[in-house]
Amino acid sequence: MTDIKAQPFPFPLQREAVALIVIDMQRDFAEPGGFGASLGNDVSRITKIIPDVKRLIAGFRLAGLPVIHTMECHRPDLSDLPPAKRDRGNPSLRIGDLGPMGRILIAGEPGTAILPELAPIDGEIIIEKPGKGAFYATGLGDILKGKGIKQLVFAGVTTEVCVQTTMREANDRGYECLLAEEATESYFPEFKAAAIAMIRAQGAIVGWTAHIDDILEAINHA
Ligand code: C5J
Repeated sequence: MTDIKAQPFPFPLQREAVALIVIDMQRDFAEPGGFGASLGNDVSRITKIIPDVKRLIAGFRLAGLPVIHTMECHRPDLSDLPPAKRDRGNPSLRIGDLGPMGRILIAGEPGTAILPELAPIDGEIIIEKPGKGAFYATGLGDILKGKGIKQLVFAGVTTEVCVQTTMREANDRGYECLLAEEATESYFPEFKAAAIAMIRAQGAIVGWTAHIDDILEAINHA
C-alpha cells in the first residue's frame, strides 16, 4: 500500500478501490452569463483552476483509474427544483430562467455543460444531480458499490458548497475522502480556506487534503 502525502496525516491509498470525482465544473459556474455570475460572483476564480483540474483528470486517466463527473442541473419542467432552492439569493437570473447560455442549470442546455477542457471521455460516468450533494437523488451510491470503489479523490467547485456537501455525504456512507487542494475553488477565498480546514480538522473528521503532485505521484507508484 502506498500512502499519499496529505493532511492531517498520510492517506492510505487503495489503488484498486479509488476514483476521482470532479464536481460541477460547468459553464454555468465558470462563465459570464451563467448561474454563478448571476449571483454576483467573480467567475474568473473558477476558470483559474481549469489547468490543475485537467492535470489531475489526465493523471487518473493515464493510471487507468476511474473518473466520475457531476453536473448540477434540473429537469426542464423544474419538478426537481424545490422553492427552497429556486427562491434563494437575489440573482439576476434564477434557475430555469433563460440566459445567454440557455436556461440556467437545466439539463441539456449549453450553459449546463461541463467545460470543454474538462469534458468526460467515453466510458466515464456522469452524474446529473439536483442537489448540492452528489448522492442525493442520484444513482451514485449504487454505481460506486458496483465498481467496488471505497475511496474518493475530490476536485471541482465550489469547495464549501457542492464539494464539501458531497464529501460529507460520502464520509457518512463509509468512503475515505481526499480533497485535491489546487483543483477546487470557491468564489470566496476565505470559504475555500475554511472548508479545507474543517474537512481535515479533528483527525480528518470529514477527510484528507493533499496537493495534486503528491496524489499523482502516489497513484503512479502504488
Ligand atoms: C453552488 C456548487 N455553489 N456546485 N453549486 O450553487 O457548488
